[in-house]
Amino acid sequence: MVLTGAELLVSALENEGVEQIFGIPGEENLDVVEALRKSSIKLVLTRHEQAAAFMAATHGRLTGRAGVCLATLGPGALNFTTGAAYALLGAMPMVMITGQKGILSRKQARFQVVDIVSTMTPLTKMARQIVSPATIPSLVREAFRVAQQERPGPVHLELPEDIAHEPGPDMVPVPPHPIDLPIAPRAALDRAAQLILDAERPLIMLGAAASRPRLAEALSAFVQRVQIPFFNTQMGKGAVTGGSGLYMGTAALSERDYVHRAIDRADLIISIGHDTVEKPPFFMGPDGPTVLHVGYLPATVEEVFFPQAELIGDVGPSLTLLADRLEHKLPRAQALLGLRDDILAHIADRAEESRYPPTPQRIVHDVREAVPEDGIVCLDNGMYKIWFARNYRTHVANTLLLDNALATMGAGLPSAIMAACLNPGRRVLAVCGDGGFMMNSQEMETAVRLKLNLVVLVLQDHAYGMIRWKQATDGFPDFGMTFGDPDFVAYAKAYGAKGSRVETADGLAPTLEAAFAAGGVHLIVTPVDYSENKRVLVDELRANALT
Ligand SMILES: Cc1ncc(C[n+]2csc(CCOP(=O)(O)OP(=O)(O)O)c2C)c(N)n1
Ligand SMILES: [Mg+2]
Repeated sequence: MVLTGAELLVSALENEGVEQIFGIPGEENLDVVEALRKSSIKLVLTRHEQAAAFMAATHGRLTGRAGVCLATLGPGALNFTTGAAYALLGAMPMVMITGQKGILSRKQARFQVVDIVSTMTPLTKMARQIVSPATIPSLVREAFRVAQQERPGPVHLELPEDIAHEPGPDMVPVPPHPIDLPIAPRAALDRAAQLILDAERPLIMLGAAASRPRLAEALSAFVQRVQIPFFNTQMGKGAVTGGSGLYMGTAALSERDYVHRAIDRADLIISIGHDTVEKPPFFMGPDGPTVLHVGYLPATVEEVFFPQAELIGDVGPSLTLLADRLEHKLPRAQALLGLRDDILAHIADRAEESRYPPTPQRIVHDVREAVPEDGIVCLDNGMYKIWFARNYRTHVANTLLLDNALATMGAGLPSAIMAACLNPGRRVLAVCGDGGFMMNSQEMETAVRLKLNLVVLVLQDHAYGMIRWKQATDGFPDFGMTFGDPDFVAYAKAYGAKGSRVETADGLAPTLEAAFAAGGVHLIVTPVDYSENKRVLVDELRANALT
């Protein structure tokens, strides 16, 4: 049977197990759309390509299998760039497919033609133009291999319309097969074990790569077996399951927070999967603790992060072998655990205060009450991210999705849509500022059309609050950061979603509960009292640093 380039592409995608593709086609993709129509793959339209890329990246983040997005040439493809950077910095496997004018003849001269492969090259692990149908099966397999292998990230394939239309040779896709990564060698395991056995006050740090979906079990087992207390970076949240009693906090700030009391006293930090794309969880310096980096790949060396020892290899099995060398042999494992209650008590301060508008601490508290342990909260970027990272307790891997890498606004709603698509039985909540929500709020239509169960919580301060806070903290006058908002309840209803406003201090918890219980797409808007930003994150922590 003769297949066109487009059909070869789609059968190669089916061969990779792709079930859905997100995006907005253009006329250059029409052969691909027709091939999709005849395939097992669902085409999920979005209302902006940026959202499609955020969704595909989140698919990769949550499953380890690359999410796929589709756009046309020029303007459509350019709208993928922020999503590409989000997946590149966030280490999320994704394959982006874009169209292009024909390359064998130029019937439309340069109309809409932008050099997208060059644009994508610094934003991806690999960017290629497909120049003949015969190359498609191997190129697609290679794209998925590159996207999914450590360190995961985005790949771009450009399919020109004439190559999509051209009949190709009779070819079958290249079958994928499981790959086992090398495990850390014995000598390295012995050395790492010795460092930990010798430590007086060890502490584990879980970084972004600790949240890889396939690692959750082995990582939790390691922590439980060695009984060393741990903290996490923002993107390492949730990597240890269960109430281990060893959680010391999240390093949402780089210094001076309560969790730094433990970090500053540690003599060894076993840093598992830290990726320096994240805002530093602490600053290494000449007098600080020794850092042992455990990772799939060697640590990148930075001014603020330069581990003195490394254990490199498939992290899960390597940790199992490391635990074999340590279990029951660490009398000082819990040297720092005594600091835990005090740290967590400070973090929980005022979490139940009845004040209107509610404080960020109260909002985090009420969200935690309404979302079960396996529920997924997806944050956009704004001031509340620091509060959620710091105060929201997680018990299951990948249940607080935030972006501490590109830290782009606009990804909260699309990432929650993806989480809801993948987990129809779990409660999913997007938390957005009134600024970030409006950057991709058009995807409310996508969520309604997909009949998702999804709650969107919009925190309203009529401002780009995080920048306003920084402006004030840096001593600048309050200027240029405020805006008007639409009536969010009416806005939600205009999409066919439900909408509610929180009007009282104790109103958020029951509103969340009712929204989840009712199902469907529901937007809840609440004002937020951001005076806490200065009171806690500046004044209190400054005073804390002096004591
Ligand atoms: C796409 C993008 N533009 C600008 C920024 C810089 N930025 C970070 S947070 C923020 C304000 C966010 O405002 P909002 O969503 O209302 O949240 P708030 O801080 O007010 O709670 C801005 C402008 C960014 N991170 N991403
Ligand atoms: Mg705001």
